[in-house]
Amino acid sequence: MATATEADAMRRAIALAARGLGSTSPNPVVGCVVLDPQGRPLGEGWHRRAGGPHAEVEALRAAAGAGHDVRGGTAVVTLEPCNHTGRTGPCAQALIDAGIARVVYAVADPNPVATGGAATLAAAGVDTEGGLLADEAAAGNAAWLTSVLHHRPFVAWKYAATLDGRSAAADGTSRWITSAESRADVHRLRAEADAVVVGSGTLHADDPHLAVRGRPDATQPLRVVVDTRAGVKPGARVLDEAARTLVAVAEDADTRHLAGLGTVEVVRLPRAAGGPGLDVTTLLAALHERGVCSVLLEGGPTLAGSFLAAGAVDRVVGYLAPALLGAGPTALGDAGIGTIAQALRLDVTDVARLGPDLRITATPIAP
Ligand code: AOF
Ligand code: ZN
Repeated sequence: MATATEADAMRRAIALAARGLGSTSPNPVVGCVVLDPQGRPLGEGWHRRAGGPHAEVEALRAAAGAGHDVRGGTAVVTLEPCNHTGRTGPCAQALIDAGIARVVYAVADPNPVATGGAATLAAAGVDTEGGLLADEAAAGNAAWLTSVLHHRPFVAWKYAATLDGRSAAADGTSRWITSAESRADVHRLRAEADAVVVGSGTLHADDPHLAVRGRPDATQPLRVVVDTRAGVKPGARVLDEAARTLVAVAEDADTRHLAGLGTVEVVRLPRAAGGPGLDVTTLLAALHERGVCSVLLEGGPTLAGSFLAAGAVDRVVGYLAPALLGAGPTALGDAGIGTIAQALRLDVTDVARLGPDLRITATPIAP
């Protein structure tokens, strides 16, 4: 049984892991805390970027750097230590070599290449325990786990609306419904995502840039435009060189005007059966093929409706401004729901205040 001190250390490790969001993809976020036999912290670390040292090695190095002897200590880590030599050596062996006596981890590693670390540790006589705060740690690693287990990206749908659910006024004006604090938070979500997706309606109404601003260290997400008829103009801001852009079009779309734009790739997809636009599942498969583990779906209402109808939304993040419009487009279009019994029910996982606004984060309840 894990101790209360180990549970506290795991909470700390989960918080450390989250610092890697946005820079470790396609690898997981991982945090690690090394404790002495009395439960005092000796060193901590997290995985900072794909290809860099794993969290366990960072924590061992931090402990050594502070002059601590970790022999007989406990490593508390959010993911089962790896067992493979990939871009770095196996962490299970590094922990054994360091003389760690006990390893407590949260989530078993489902990656077939890396799995087996717990067995290696146990075989070397290290007391090994898995499953501590597994749900919390898995939630923090949702993008990577979805990609490894389901071979598709994790999708978060973000919208901004008034308290009565309108995302623009009746005349189409929408700047700025939410506060500067909320808009800065959206840039954090963009920076944490591998791809940002919008539909052609948003593209033509807003001419969005979709790049991350105000975060100099951020990795720019892939900008994805779902543009069935390839109506995007060559001068659109989303096609500039600030980041790469993928334009998803129908198989018969004319894309000659997009040729020769160096940072733009065109992908041809089948149309959705019985709905507007392109097939969402095929779009997500195309993104998975390009190494995208997490998608921030930014609108508009038609595309969000298609994603929800396809069962392809894993998290909803709503920014609600304390304002009323009474008319104008709603945040969500038709999602194929005709009667109250079909309503998509959500579990609220977080409520936060951002300036004057509310941010509500929720997860669909499996039917
Ligand atoms: C990480 N960071 O802190 C831990 C990982 O690409 P590689 O060779 O670095 O190996 C990545 C795999 O290693 C990853 O998919 C996961 O299964 C395991 N553990 N990976 O990137 C870490 N602990
Ligand atoms: Zn490792």
